[in-house]
Amino acid sequence: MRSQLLLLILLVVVSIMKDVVEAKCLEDQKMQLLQLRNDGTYDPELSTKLQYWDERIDCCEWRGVSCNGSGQVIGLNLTDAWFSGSINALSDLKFLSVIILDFNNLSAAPFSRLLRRLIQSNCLESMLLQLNRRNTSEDIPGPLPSSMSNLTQLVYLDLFVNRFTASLFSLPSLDILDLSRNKFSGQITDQLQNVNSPLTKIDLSANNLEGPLPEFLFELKHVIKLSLSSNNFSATVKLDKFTKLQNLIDLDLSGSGLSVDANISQSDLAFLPQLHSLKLASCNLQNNISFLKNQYSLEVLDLSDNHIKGEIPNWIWGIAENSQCSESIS
Ligand SMILES: *[C@@H]1O[C@H](CO)[C@@H](O)[C@H](O)[C@H]1NC(C)=O
Ligand SMILES: *[C@@H]1O[C@H](CO)[C@@H](O)[C@H](O)[C@H]1NC(C)=O
Ligand SMILES: *[C@@H]1O[C@H](CO)[C@@H](O)[C@H](O)[C@H]1NC(C)=O
Ligand SMILES: *[C@@H]1O[C@H](CO)[C@@H](O)[C@H](O)[C@H]1NC(C)=O
Ligand SMILES: *[C@@H]1O[C@H](CO)[C@@H](O)[C@H](O)[C@H]1NC(C)=O
Ligand SMILES: *[C@@H]1O[C@H](CO)[C@@H](O)[C@H](O)[C@H]1NC(C)=O
Ligand SMILES: *[C@@H]1O[C@H](CO)[C@@H](O)[C@H](O)[C@H]1NC(C)=O
Ligand SMILES: CC(=O)N[C@H]1CO[C@H](CO)[C@@H](O)[C@@H]1O
Repeated sequence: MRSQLLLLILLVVVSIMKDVVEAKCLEDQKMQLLQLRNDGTYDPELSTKLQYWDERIDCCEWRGVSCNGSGQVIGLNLTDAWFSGSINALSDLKFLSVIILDFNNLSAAPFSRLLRRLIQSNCLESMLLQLNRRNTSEDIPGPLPSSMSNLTQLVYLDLFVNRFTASLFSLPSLDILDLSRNKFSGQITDQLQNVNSPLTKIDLSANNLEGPLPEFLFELKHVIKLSLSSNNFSATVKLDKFTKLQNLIDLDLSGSGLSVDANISQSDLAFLPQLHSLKLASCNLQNNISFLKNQYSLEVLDLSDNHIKGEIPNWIWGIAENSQCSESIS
């Protein structure tokens, strides 16, 4: 009986202490978060986050907010916050390492200044800033500041801006670069040399990029997935270029504007990476697609809307047998 009572008292004390220890919200961080909320409006019917930011509760417990052990806000996820307004207050949250702001209606004036201040802290490890992607009423002021290249910790970047610097491809830690469905236009300048990037996934699809492919793209040796589909490139890419990307398994050039020259020498053929997914719809492919013979791992193949004439060679069905195929040939 006595020991049970003791245990109960102990439990109560422990749980009170736990509350004391866990109330870690720092006053200045809380003020910055509230400032951010005040700088805009949100739809309380739809928002799953901001209306629950209750000042009586530890701000580290607020939805979308995460802190480290000392109460510094290190992560902010405002997806589905239905927030409309400025995000300049973010720049005072100096220890943010993860920022997720997709599908809001954001403005920041000037946007590059905000980024510069975030960059100065160099805590950023991951940034998903798909500003205004859902409601593309206005453009976010571009271009990215050149100090972007100082973000040595950044591993994931998904941005909505209208101009970018090629230096994004040389961020020392960047693993994933997703700039799809943006409004990028113009050429990717070929100013990078000796690129030594750990990038594994590059998605530049659904933009309005023009011109030839920059040479440095073929120096990104760790790339596993490359999508350039739905763009306005204008050049012919020789298939043998891809022998340099030995880790590539997923290639999508459909509707990129690029013509693919599949005439490849026997020696290069042997060095093409083994792809799992290859989409070359509308790539102006001519008759000879015999390079596919050496692709033993294909699961997805799209060669629609090309100029492949004559009969479909029988060995194609051999590839199909080995895979759960979504093949589309015309
Ligand atoms: C929280 O982050 C700040 C800034 O990086 C750092 O000084 C502090 O030591 C961190 N606290 C913990 C418990 O990691
Ligand atoms: C961010 O929040 C959204 C919606 O609230 C959630 O679905 C998503 O998983 C969150 N992202 C991360 C990385 O926690
Ligand atoms: C987006 O925000 C701007 C001002 O910041 C406002 O004029 C516009 O109506 C907002 N759009 C939507 C769809 O909420
Ligand atoms: C990058 O950081 C270094 C050292 O902190 C600084 O000297 C340099 O000016 C920065 N570069 C840019 C483009 O901001
Ligand atoms: C695509 O690029 C060409 C120039 O190569 C240009 O004339 C054309 O307007 C562009 N198309 C679009 C939709 O921007
Ligand atoms: C393919 O390339 C070889 C050598 O590079 C060349 O001799 C041949 O004419 C080319 N074939 C076609 C159809 O372009
Ligand atoms: C098709 O290409 C392969 C290698 O790329 C080559 O060996 C073969 O001769 C070509 N066939 C024709 C008809 O051009
Ligand atoms: C294109 C698009 O996704 N538009 C959305 C913009 O936001 C309103 C709500 O504010 C949605 O109803 C629209 O579907």
